[in-house]
Amino acid sequence: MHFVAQRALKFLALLAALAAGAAAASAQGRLVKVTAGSDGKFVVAGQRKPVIVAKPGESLLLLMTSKASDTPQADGTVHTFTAPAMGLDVRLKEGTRKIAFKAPKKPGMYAIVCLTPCGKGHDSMVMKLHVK
Ligand SMILES: [Cu+2]
Repeated sequence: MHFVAQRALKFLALLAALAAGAAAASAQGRLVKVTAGSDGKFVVAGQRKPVIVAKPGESLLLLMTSKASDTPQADGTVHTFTAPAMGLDVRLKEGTRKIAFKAPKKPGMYAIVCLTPCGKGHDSMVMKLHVK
């Protein structure tokens, strides 16, 4: 019986170590999944509208998935992730990549747009970062 309890404790210690590892992995920032769709729409996982809500100065790690566009650029760019307030202008190619950044310290609404003509929907391909 004692032996079984020891094994259970070892197992719990292993789980705790795994949990600690998971926490360390997210030290780069809170993970937010975003899709740049073929229809010229940004979709933020878990949100009805394309809005990323963040705390002032919060570190974010976007898992950004980009779908094909009707008009890919010569270098394969299908969309951009352009956030002037944060000095970000990332060319997105088909597939998934990470984008790490810090939310501005000042609360407010910050625009994130797609600046490469990507076909239908491009003119309204906008997402917001809501810092509050
Ligand atoms: Cu676009």
